[in-house]
Amino acid sequence: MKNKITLFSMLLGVAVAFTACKHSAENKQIDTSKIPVKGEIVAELTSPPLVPKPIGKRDAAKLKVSLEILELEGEMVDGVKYTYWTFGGSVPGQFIRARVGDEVDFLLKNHPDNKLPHNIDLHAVTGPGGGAESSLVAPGHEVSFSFKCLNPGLYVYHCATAPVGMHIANGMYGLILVEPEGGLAPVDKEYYVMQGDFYTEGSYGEQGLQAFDMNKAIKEEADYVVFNGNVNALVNDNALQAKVGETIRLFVGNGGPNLVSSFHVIGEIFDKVHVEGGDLINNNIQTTLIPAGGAAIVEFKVDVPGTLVMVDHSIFRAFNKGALGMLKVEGEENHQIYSGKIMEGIYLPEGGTIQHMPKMAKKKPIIAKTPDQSIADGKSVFARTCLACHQSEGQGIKGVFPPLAKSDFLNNNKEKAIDAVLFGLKGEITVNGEKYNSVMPGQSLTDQEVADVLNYVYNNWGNNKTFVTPINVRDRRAK
Ligand code: HEC
Ligand SMILES: [Cu+2]
Repeated sequence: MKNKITLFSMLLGVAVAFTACKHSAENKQIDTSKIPVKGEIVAELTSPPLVPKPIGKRDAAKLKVSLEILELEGEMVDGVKYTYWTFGGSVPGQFIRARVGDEVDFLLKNHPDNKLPHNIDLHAVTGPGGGAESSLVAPGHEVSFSFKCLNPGLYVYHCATAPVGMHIANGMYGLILVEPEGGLAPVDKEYYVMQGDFYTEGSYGEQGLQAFDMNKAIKEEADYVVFNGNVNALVNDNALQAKVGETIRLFVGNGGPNLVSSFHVIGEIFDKVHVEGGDLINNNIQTTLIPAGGAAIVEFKVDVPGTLVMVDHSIFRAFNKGALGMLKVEGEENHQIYSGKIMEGIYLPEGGTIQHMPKMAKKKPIIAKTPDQSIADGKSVFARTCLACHQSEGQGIKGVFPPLAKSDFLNNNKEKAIDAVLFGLKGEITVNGEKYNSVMPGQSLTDQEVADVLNYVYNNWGNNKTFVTPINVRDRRAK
């Protein structure tokens, strides 16, 4: 009898708990797709580290967003140039601020001076490709689509044009904030910070215009890991500013393409973290993880003056690859909270120098391969390094990537073909009567791999069976 009662009360308990759960979930669920819109607003867009004004208590509206894609040369670090692909002329792209229920009319413009087609995938969109499917746009064209913001949160947007990794690696990402009904709680200062990893032909600090390196990107061997597009974006004169006693909100994103950020502010504790940019709030956090293609909102009050240093706490990235920013706090000392002196730039001397490790002997002996062996080995090099752009049968993509199949350019000129793979190729070229004016990044391959991949290409798809040796490649490389 006693057993029966216990079992019965247990079952009852489970049933009560179950209905309670269901109830609270129902109470929370408002159908945001039904929120009516009133009027039309032109969205304020800002370049980092600034964010647009808070939405406050306004009603949901039709929000007009107009974003222009610009391919621009910029500076990665002193003396190092890089060609960035941007949403609105900055890396990260312009910040978009909306509220739940807004209907966003999105206009994407691709500047006529740009070389490549692009599109946009906004993680805030409920719909195919996050908008990517409706937004592919060639240089000198514009496209529009619209979406309703159903879920509040901080979301990443990025380009999703093939090769996707390359477009993201060149800086094509940014943040869109969808505020909840009634807006986020007011704070004194808000800033926009976004991490990204970059892959260049030269190693960190190597001077001059540095081309994107697809191979390093595939291997996830970043030369630069930075906040807001370059090493100096948030340091010294570019530091973020605040006053003692202010509450700070950082909208922090991670564009990737590859690396996860362990976001940390040296000398602060986050009072609040909107974990992964969603509703969940965690308190008293030292380091928050921001996935590639993800975001977080961190909030803290600054209590003492000094320079707070923002880092990716995968710490070699901070001191040797650029993932370091500053927030300068001015105001009265408070010796009760912190007795000593916070020294400005205490971590910088290390950051300024590049520390070299002894290089391992890298030269491999050249072993003569048979032509058949070279062609066979070239197949996998092609799949790994060329296929994403020139396509599986070397057919290319009309107007964007020239064909390697039956290519007169390739078949008439062995040296130019070798040079294209070694050093990249840009400017106008004509292949089988079609003009191309785009950029091929140089590939970091060994002499043998270059010979193999070209032998594979020359011995397939109707090409003229030209044969390339590693010695031919070495001679071109020496030029
Ligand atoms: C990121 C995209 C990309 C990758 C990867 C790439 N290419 Fe290219 N390639 C291009 C573009 C774009 C052009 C045209 C450049 C221009 O307009 O000046 C081109 C041009 C060429 C040309 C000369 C034009 C022709 O069609 O004959 C050759 C040869 C070539 N690539 C071979 C290769 C080989 C071999 C690989 C791999 C080792 C490779 N490419 C990897 C984008 C790429
Ligand atoms: Cu793009």
